Amino acid sequence: MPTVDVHTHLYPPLYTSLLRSRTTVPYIFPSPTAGDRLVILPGEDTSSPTRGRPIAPSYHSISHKLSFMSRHGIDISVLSLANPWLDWLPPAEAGSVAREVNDDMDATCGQHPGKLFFFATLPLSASVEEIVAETRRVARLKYCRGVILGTSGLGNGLDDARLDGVWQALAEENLVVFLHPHYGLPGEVYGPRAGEYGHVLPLALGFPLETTIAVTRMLLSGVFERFERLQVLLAHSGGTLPFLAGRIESCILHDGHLSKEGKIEGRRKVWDVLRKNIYLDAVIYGEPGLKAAIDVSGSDRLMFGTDHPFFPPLGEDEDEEWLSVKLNSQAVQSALGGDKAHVEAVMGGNAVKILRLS
Ligand code: 5CU
Repeated sequence: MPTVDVHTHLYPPLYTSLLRSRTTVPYIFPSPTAGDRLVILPGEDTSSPTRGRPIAPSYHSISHKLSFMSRHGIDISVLSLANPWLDWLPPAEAGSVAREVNDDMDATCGQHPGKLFFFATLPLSASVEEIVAETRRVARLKYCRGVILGTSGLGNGLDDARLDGVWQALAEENLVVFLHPHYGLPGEVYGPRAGEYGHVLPLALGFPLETTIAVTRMLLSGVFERFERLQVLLAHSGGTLPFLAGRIESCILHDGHLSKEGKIEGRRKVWDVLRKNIYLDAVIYGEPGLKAAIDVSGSDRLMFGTDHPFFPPLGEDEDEEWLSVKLNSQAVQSALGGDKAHVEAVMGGNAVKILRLS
C-alpha cells in the first residue's frame, strides 16, 4: 500500500515571482541582513528586517519536494498551492492567474506520473461565474483531484449564499474541497505579549479555530443539506471540530432563535455530516486529537499529511528526518493501536480510494 501525503504545499516559481513584485501582505522581501523573507500572515507584517520567515528552496522547488518524499517514504503527494492562494489578487487578474497556476501544477504532476496529483486553486476574488468556470475546467485536468479553499469565500465567509453555485459545481464534478486556514483570529486575542511567543498562538490555535468556525458556519447555514454530495477535507484534523462537535450539536438543539425560525427540524445532525461529508487529514501531531478525529468521522475518512514545507527542523539541516512528520506518523500508529490494515489505510489506502490516485 503506498504512503500518500494529502497535505503538502508548494509556492511554484510563477507564484513566488508575483509575491516578489509586492510590498503588502503577501510578499517576498529581500532583507538586507537576512536573505529573502516570505511574509504571508497578517501578524508577520512588521518593520523588522527579519519579519516573516526565510523562503527556503523547499517552499518552491519540486526536486526538494521529491527528495523530501523519498526521505520520508512517501510514494504519492497531492500538492496544493500554499496560503494565501489567490485570495488577494485584483478581480480582473484572478481568473487568468488561476488558469496559469492550475495548468502549471498539472504539468508539474505530469512530469512525475502517478507520483504527484494536486488540489487546484480557485480565483475567489473574481466573479462567481469565473470561479464556477475554473471549477469545471480543473475537473478536466488529468492530475487534479479537488480544490484548496481558504475560509474567506467571496469575502464574507463560507456561509455566503452566493457560493451556492460553486458548491454545486464542486459536488457535481466530484472534486474534494480541501479547506485550509490562513487568516487566524484577530490579533488582539493573543494579547500585548504575543510578539514574545513567535508563531505559536496563531498556528497552534488561530489556524484550527479559524477552520472550526468556518465549517460550523457552513453547517449552520445549511450547505450540507443543500449539497448532500459535497465532500470537504478539513486541514489539521478538522481544527477543533471533532472535539467540539457535541457542544456545537447541543448548542443548536438548545437555541431558541433557531427553534423559532424552524431551523432545527429537518436539519442534518453534525454527527451525520461528519460521517458522510467530512474527511480529515491526520496533521494533529498527537494521539488524543487523532482519536477524536477517528471517533467522529471514522478511520476510513482519515488521510495522512505532512504540511511540508512548513514546520521544518529548526537546525540548518533540512535533509534530516523531520520531527513534524515523525510526530504525525507515530500518532497514526498509536491511535490505531498498531492495527496494520487500518494504519495502511490512513497512511495511504484511504487517499488512493477517495482521491482516485491509482
Ligand atoms: O507556518 C505557517 O505559517 C504555516 C502556514 O502558513 N501554512 C500552513 O499550512 N502551515 C503553516
